[in-house]
Amino acid sequence: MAIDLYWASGSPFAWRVMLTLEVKKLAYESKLLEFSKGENKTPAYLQLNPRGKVPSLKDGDFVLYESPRNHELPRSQISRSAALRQNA
Ligand SMILES: N[C@@H](CCC(=O)N[C@@H](CS)C(=O)NCC(=O)O)C(=O)O
Repeated sequence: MAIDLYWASGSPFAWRVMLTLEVKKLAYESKLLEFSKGENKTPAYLQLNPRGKVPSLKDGDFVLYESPRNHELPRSQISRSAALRQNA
């Protein structure tokens, strides 16, 4: 199971997380949301991120939605579990 990254075009906060994932070579699935369609305000998305913003990063039951925290990926639950899966 890969990390799911919810993002939207033109979001520098999302780019920051994408860059972090790419640099750390963590596999992820891109979930592109369209603001113009309100895809970041659906009940399903608000369950992931009550602020209705992007990015949100989901790894199993664990969700992280403040992009600065993603710089902590090496120490986070997310990267540990993702790295373990990649090395399995
Ligand atoms: N503090 C948040 C800010 C996220 C943020 O403001 N994202 C903007 C896009 S750059 C957003 O989702 N805007 C849509 C909205 O507020 O409806 C983070 O760093 O992740």
